[in-house]
Amino acid sequence: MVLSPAGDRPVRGARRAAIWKRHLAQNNTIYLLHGAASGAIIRFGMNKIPIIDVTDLYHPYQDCGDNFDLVAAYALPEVELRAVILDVTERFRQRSTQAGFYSDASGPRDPGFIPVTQLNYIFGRRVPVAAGPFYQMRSGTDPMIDGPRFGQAGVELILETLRDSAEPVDILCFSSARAIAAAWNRQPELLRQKVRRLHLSAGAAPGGYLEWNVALDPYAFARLLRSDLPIALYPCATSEGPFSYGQHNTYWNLPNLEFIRGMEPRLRRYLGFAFGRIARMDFLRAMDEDLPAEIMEGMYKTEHRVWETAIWQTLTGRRLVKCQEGFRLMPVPEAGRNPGLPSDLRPVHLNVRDDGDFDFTFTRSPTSCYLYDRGDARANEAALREALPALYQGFTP
Ligand SMILES: [Ca+2]
Repeated sequence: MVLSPAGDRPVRGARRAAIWKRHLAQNNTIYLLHGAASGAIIRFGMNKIPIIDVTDLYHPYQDCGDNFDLVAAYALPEVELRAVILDVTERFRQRSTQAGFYSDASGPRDPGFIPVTQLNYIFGRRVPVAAGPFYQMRSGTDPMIDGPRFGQAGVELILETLRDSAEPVDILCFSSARAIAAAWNRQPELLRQKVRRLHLSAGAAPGGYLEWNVALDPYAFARLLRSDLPIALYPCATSEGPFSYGQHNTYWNLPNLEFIRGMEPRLRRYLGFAFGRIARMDFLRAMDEDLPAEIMEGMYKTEHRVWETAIWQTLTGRRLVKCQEGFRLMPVPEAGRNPGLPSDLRPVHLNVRDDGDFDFTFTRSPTSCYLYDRGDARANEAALREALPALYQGFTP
């Protein structure tokens, strides 16, 4: 059982094609094939999916996956990026930090205004960006109205973006959910009206492991899971931890980043700047001239851990299909009858504990919550090792 492109109700196999057909007709969409080698698609006259991207993106990076992932928010043709909210945790801004099992001596750092500005420069956009609160919520119902002014902007930008949008917006969260929970605590009716779906990349399924994004602010995660907002949950971990392979978590791994060599030059430099922890004042000019070869070569050899792909695939309705060149993430009309791998949202009821841990049971009764399901995790990983590089090589600003 999966969700329709409109994301409003579950559908089964054969009906899916009919619903897509209607969706495309209603949205006056014309698909044109572009660049057969990359499988990239350009869509004209389409209604793009408006999104807010919430990410704990820093510069220099803490997890370079966030720097890597934000490219998709700008480049995917199905998506219209309306705002970027930078999730910030004060202790990670320091020169070094020791947080439980986690030790980090690669600071200091600041919220990722530089990478977002670089992407606005590369794509010729002016996507607004603001940082959320730097400190944890004090309770589940905390509206966070009395913290430092700078960190208010992220909550306010969520509310403004929703208020200004004529249509409902998808919120994608790849970090703590603090700014979203604060927005919910301030104006729940606005979120009920204007959030089409909240996609949370966080948690563990099965539970029993305190996952990173939950641990950043457990009150925020539990608060939203207990809300009546439409939620799609993409657990990062299983009970075994964040690098394990389960049916309902999203982790997969790229053995190296050699494919970045074949990406559009400015996007390649953006990634080199991030992975190389470059500290240059002319961070926009740096997008227009090649970085030193040793920095780029170091990046190409890097192993890369990924948790974010499932959200983009589900949001855009792309299918992971095997075609002549290998596996590709393809829009449904182009995917045709090619054999595909599962990547679905299944309706669940959740039992959420205060620490953000949860149990789930699949249900046929009405629910506002869906859980990611990728079937065989190793087959999913093997396919994404072909499909994601091809997708990124097809991105053109
Ligand atoms: Ca993240």
